[in-house]
Order: sequence, then C-alpha cells, then structure tokens
Amino acid sequence: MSDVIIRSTGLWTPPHSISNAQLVESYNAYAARWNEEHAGEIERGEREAKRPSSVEFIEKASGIKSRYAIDPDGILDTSRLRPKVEPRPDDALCLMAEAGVVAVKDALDRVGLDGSDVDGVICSATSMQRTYPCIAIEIQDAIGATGFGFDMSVACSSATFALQQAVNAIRCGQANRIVVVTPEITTPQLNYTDRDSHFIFGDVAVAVILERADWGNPGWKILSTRLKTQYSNNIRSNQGFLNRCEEPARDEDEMLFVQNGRRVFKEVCPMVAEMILQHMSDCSLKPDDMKRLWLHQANSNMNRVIAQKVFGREYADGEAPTILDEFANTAGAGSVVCFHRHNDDFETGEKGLICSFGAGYSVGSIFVERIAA
Ligand code: CO8
Repeated sequence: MSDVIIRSTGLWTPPHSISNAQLVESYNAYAARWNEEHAGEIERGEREAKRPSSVEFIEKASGIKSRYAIDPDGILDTSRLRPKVEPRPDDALCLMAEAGVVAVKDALDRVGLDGSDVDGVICSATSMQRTYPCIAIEIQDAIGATGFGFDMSVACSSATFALQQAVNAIRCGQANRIVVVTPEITTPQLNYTDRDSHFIFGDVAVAVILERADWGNPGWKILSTRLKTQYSNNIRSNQGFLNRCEEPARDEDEMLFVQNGRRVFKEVCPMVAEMILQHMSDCSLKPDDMKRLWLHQANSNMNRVIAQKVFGREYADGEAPTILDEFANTAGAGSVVCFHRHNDDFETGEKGLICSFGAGYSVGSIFVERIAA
C-alpha cells in the first residue's frame, strides 16, 4: 500500500461576480413590486408583506460580500430571478464538465502534467446537471485520461468525501493518479425570492490531483481522512427525478435550497469541533500542530466558533482563513478552494486540516502535511 499525496489543485471561476449591493437592490425591487401586487391580501392579514433585504445583515450574519455567478444578468433581472442557461447540443461539453475541465487543466498545468497522466476521475458535487452519462466520464474523455470515472454527491462535503475515495483507491492500487473535481453550479438552485437565502451561494469549480507518494513528488501528504454523517432535514432540496410524476405537483420553491439556518448553526458547530478534536487525538496530533484550518465556507461566524473550539484559544485570521467575501458559499467546493488559495506559505513538515460540513448532515476531515520532493 502506498501513501498518497495531493500533488496540485486548480480553480475555475465564472468571469462575472455579483456584489451584495446589486443582489439586495434586485431583491428589494422584486419585494416592493410583490407587496404592491398583494396589497389587498397583506392589508386583510392573509399574507405577510415581504421585508427588505440588507447588505449590512448579509455581511454581519455570513461574511459574504460577493459571489461568482454563471449569469448575473438573469439573476438580477427582477422578472426572471434565475440565471439563464442555454441548452447545448449533446455533442458539446455540458456546463459542469466545461467548468470542471478548466479546473482540472489548471491543476495539471501547475505541475507540468497532462490529462493522459491521470487514471481516475471522480466528479463530486452537490447536484449533477444530468443523470447519465456521468459528468466524470465526460471530463475523463475531454482531458484524455485513462482508467475510470464516476460521479458522487454529498452536498457540502462532496469534495472531502471524494478525496477519501480517491485516497483509498490509490492506497489499494486501483489507480495511481486520480483527479477529484468539484464543479459547484449552485446559483440555479437558489430561490432569489427568499430573503433568508438569496445571498448564500456562488458558482465555482475546483480540482485536486492525488497520486502515489512513493513516486517522490512534492505536495501534501494525506495523514488521515475521516467521514461522518447524521441525518437532518434542516438543509434540504426536494428536486429529483420523480418530480415530473408527482401528483399534486410540487411548488417550484420546494425544489430549491431551503434551510433552517439557526438550527444548522447550533447543531453543526459542536458536531464538527468534536469530530475534528477526536480525529486529531486519534492521529496523535495536537491543535498547536496545525498551522492552518481550511474550513468549509458557509458562514464566517460558524468558522469562528469551530476554530476557537479546535484551537482552544483566540486565533489569527490566517490560521482559519475565509474566502466568503469573494466566493460566498460554494457548497462542496468551499474548503478545497480555501486550501487552494491559502497554502503557499507552508514549509516542509507543517500540517493543516481540510474540513467540510453541511447538508446531510455530513462532515469530512483530512489532515495533510507539506512534503518536499
Ligand atoms: N436581510 C435583512 N434581514 C434579514 C435577512 C436579509 N437578507 N434575512 C433574514 N433577516 C432577518 C430575519 O428576518 C431575522 O429578523 P427577525 O428576528 O426580526 O425575524 C434576523 O434577520 C435574523 O435572522 P436569522 O436568525 O435567520 O439570521 P442568522 O443570524 O441565523 O443568519 C444565516 C442566517 C446566515 C443563514 C445563518 O444562520 C447561517 O449561516 N447558518 C448556517 C447555514 C449553513 O451553514 N448552511 C449550510 C448550507 S450549505 C450546504 O450544506 C450545502 C447544501 C447544498 C447547497 C446547494 C446549492 C444551492
């Protein structure tokens, strides 16, 4: 059995982003129009008026300042409030594969590799654009990789759960170099008429190349991985293949992201901190062995609570950085995008933790150590 390293990571972002101010202006225009249209019902107490959203609330409650989006115009258009996506012919790369391929090629280019050097592709994201053929197999074909490809999905823990599958496959000799790619096209899954959640998500794709450590390349040795799930309905989407057969038909809102954010906050923070500390102790590691925690990027206040519990002290921003200001919540990709953006300053032997958490509930923790060639 060979140890496994992360050799490289790569990123794709859409060319445009949306600021909180733009999003709030659009939501408030929609809400004002809705209130006018429903003035009679609101007056008779049959409906509640929609209250305005605010930039101050969003930044204080979440740390989010902007998000990349595949189509800002469609989202901000108050008569549409969703991105516009052109259908593509079957022989063109689909949107998720296209985003994924850019992230994978970025990761390969950074270490002078080619798609043909890869013998496994796992595409793991909150939602898949279609059921089959797998997006991973489409990406495998587009980059010229050999071996196998498959799709998987564990909401916000999609990347970390896939990383463990890749590590195990390499350890067992089923592959030598695997790409885990997480294209998170989240903006079409958001309800832009819901003040509580209209600001939360952004689009991104991130890729991780893992390979046998005994090849002797520099990178990040995987010290240990651990996964945990516990059923909860507090973050939910009812979108699925049975929707078109359901009678009575569901309201479209039920097929979009909904959450009880307060409950999530309260339940997930202790669960994650306890799991990290237990995992750390089982690996004979101590909080002060960690130079950095690359935590899931849902909410800066959640990360503060978790990082403080893990370190057992006040900590500097650089010890648990957030990327929410630029990216917002990018679901399964967040902790890995954070790792990608904030790892240049590590010296050989320094250690850190990649940790995701979210819907399911699901938590994935991965300890890594910087190694030289
Ligand atoms: N503007 C102004 N005020 C607002 C707004 C707004 N936009 N929204 C709510 N308010 C108001 C509320 O009405 C409330 O006012 P009042 O007390 O008068 O009723 C007040 O602000 C406080 O509201 P909340 O209690 O809801 O606010 P919180 O401080 O709890 O913050 C958060 C809300 C930011 C949602 C916070 O609870 C949070 O981040 N929780 C954790 C969420 C989380 O981590 N979720 C994980 C989801 S990601 C995941 O698992 C992947 C799922 C798959 C994703 C698929 C892609 C779409």
